[in-house]
Amino acid sequence: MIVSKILNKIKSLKHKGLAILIDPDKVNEASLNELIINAIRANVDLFLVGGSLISSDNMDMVLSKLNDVENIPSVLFPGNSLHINSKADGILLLSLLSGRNPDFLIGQHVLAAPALKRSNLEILPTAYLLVDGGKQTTASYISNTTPIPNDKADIAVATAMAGEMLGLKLTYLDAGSGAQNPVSLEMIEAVKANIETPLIVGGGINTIEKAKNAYQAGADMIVVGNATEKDPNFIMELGALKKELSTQKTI
Ligand code: 1GP
Repeated sequence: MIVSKILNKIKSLKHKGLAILIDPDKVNEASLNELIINAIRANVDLFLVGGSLISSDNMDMVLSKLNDVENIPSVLFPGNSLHINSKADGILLLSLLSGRNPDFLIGQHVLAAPALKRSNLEILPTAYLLVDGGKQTTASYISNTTPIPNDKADIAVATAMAGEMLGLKLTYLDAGSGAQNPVSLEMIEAVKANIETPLIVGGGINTIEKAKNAYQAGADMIVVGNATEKDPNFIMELGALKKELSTQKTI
């Protein structure tokens, strides 16, 4: 229950969570080594591993390396049921509630359930909401779903509430990888005000200011991918921000 422990920590209101998204298609051993060193120094909480489309066969290499990292669990962020890998510690079992494609609401989960039951993966049932980040993302294209308009906070709130009422344990607002615009602060604030479960926010967070704004609007954990690939030092800056805001929360 290593992942749950961390999620309980972020629920305590004294801790802001930081997850780094690793796309197996975009790393090699050398870049991954550098990322891991920075992540340890920055006190990163989770590694998310995956994406909507995985074309390389790097997944095993990535998870094997992450297995050697103590204190930072690796959690699958799967695009479909083919992306299950028992080398990870846990899996975000994403139900794509913003869309109306039954395959991503329940179909892939049925296909995955027997393998998940046999595995030792910690299952984290997650209400997954794609939000329009200004351009079509791979997630929206591959899932064949329409994201929630970024100025329609009321839709996001009702969707997140429905997810929580269905018993999902986490809510993830995602503008998609490489989004031009991150999830609006109004939407983060409104969703946060209406749910009890931890709120994860990601997509297009590529500056410290955007990260700080997301945290201050109510994100319990932020997810950053692209920006750390472009500038590995960004992880250190995010780590410092997380520390600063977590400390402020205790006052
Ligand atoms: C995408 O939320 C993640 O699903 C991370 O997005 O790569 O834009 O940081 P970025």
